[in-house]
Amino acid sequence: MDNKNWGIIATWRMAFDGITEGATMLQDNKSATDAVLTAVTRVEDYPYYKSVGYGGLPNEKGVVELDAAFMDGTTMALGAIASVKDVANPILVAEKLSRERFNSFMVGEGAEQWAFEQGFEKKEMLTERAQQHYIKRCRETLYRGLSPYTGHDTVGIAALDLDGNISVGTSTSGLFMKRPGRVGDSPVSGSGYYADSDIGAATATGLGEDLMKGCISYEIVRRMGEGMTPQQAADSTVNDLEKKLIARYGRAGDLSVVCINKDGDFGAATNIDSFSFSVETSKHPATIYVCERKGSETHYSPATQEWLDAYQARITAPIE
Ligand code: SD4
Repeated sequence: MDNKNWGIIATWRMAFDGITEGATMLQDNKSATDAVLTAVTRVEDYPYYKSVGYGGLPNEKGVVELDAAFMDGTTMALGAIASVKDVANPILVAEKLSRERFNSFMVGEGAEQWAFEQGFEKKEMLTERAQQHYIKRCRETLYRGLSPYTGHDTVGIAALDLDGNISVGTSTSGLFMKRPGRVGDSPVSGSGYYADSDIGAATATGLGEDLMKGCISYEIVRRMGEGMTPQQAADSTVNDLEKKLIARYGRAGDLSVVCINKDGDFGAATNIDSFSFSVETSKHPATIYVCERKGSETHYSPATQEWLDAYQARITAPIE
């Protein structure tokens, strides 16, 4: 395959530094897989991003349990781990699993044991700051009999390289205050992510329990394959799933997605007000976008300096 375009797109502002590094790699003719792994690893390693990797928020018992997945859209190989503790970079383990013929989706102790046997780094992933967030959330919700489940920030990153390969990866500590053993969409094929180099890739963030009901990432890729632009596929899939959820439950959880096609065109859609995403392609400069939903369409504009400053202040603010 020969392709003159490249691109990389990610859920949330937090992935921006990683995707610009990934973009440099793609321009240098590095693979989509390497770009995705580098970009996701950057987010996992940064302690102030509190729902991915090191510094990720714990479950209701105060333990950090991580989920991650990787898919190569050219071979359709995929690997995933779920509910693992003390693994420094879950995305790297998921990628290695994608190269296994059998046992490519592993959970819990078995996954941890395998990862450490393979030489992946072991690390205590609970930071003092994440623990403070946990204590605060217990005080504000659990101890008062309220639901603790709000907020989400999973990183999902998809990339297209100059050879036309598309890869996608996800990494998350999942729903804050989840029950031990709970797993969301992020490591589940077709829900948290999907890639097919003949078409494109998509990845999701939000309430896993609802995202999984629509196999949302697969559905976006399928719609792009039927001729929709990435933006049409993203918007229509989020809208259709939200409608179905509302018809059945009277409400829908947070549903946010990004996608890219094999030409390097991208799309993003959300049903919340605070979704941001990061993108750079051969046709589009590195940008952090903030989304706004207008009717059934997601509109986005570059993050202002004020927005960026407020973001940085928020993620580093003392926890009271
Ligand atoms: C999950 N989709 O585990 C993830 C949550 C998320 O930041 O996006 N968290 O349900």
